[in-house]
Amino acid sequence: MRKALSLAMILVLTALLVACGGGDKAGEQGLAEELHIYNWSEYIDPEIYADFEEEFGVKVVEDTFSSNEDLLAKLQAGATGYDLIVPSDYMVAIMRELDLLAELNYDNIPNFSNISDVFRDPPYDPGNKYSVPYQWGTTGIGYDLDVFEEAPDSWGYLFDPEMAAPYAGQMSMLNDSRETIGAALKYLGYSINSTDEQQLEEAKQLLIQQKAWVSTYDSDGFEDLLAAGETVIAHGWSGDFFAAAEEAEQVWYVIPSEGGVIWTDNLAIPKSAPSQYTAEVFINYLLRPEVGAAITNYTWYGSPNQAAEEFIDPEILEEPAIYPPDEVMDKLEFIRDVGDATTLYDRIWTEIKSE
Ligand code: N2P
Repeated sequence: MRKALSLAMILVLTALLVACGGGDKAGEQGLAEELHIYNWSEYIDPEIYADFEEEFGVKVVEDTFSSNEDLLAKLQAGATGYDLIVPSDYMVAIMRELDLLAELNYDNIPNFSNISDVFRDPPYDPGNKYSVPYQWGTTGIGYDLDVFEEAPDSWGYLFDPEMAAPYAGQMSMLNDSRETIGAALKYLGYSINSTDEQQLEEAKQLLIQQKAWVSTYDSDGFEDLLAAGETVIAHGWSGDFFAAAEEAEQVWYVIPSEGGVIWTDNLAIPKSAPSQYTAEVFINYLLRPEVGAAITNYTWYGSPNQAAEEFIDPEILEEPAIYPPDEVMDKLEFIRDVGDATTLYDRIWTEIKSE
């Protein structure tokens, strides 16, 4: 009788195990089966998703966005499927304010200790309560070395009628309200965070005038257009140009002498995330030294992960346009949340685009 009972019990237990998916790595560890990340395009080596799936049994599904404003609009429109998002500095501040982000549980992210001091406790997220720095870089000018004998190291090459007109039809600008209006403000000698209506009006007029030379506003493929020879000068993000230069030797990048934009992009979890725990396990994975280095070796953006440094390609570490010297750093400005003036930026941007 006893024996029959225990046999029955074994059968029941086995059935239970099968039902729960025996060998289901993710389930066993309390992880979701899928992790949904909303990311910038070409911002991670797809191999990293595959490796994470192999080790943790979690399939990573990626969607991409083209600007912080698009990301915000999507979340505000009620998108609830994302476990992880990648907002820039000022957008973390805005999302924090709007109560869109989950507070991180650092018990699940012990590898945060790999983050360099310089990137901890940033003004846009004191104490890193809601965000972990992912990559950082600058915004400047990508160009074709076969066309420019000297680097076009001034915003004038994009805005000054005499300097820019020769590249009419072969010039692209980022499809990004803050970046593109910011570049115009910088050319005019103003802060990229100006909230002065008169200054913003001047920037708007300048951008409308520039439309005669701009062939496209693009934030996802600007480096490919340059690599393909469809453009010869492009407003864009440092790493994308350098990554393209690996294959297209004529592509290069310069930070304008007037200074440009510096930014930090971050990993953050929306309050509405289906599995905060899975997202935290993934963040912790991305913070491993080897994985952190693999990200930068693919994106050509700076890594805030100090422990990753020894695995990063020396060519990247030694490139002054990726890790700029102090005197260049001093001229760079972070985009900040401009509060109520955001509506002004949005309106101007719409007016420029629809002109
Ligand atoms: C990567 C884009 C970098 C994001 N393709 C700029 N914040």
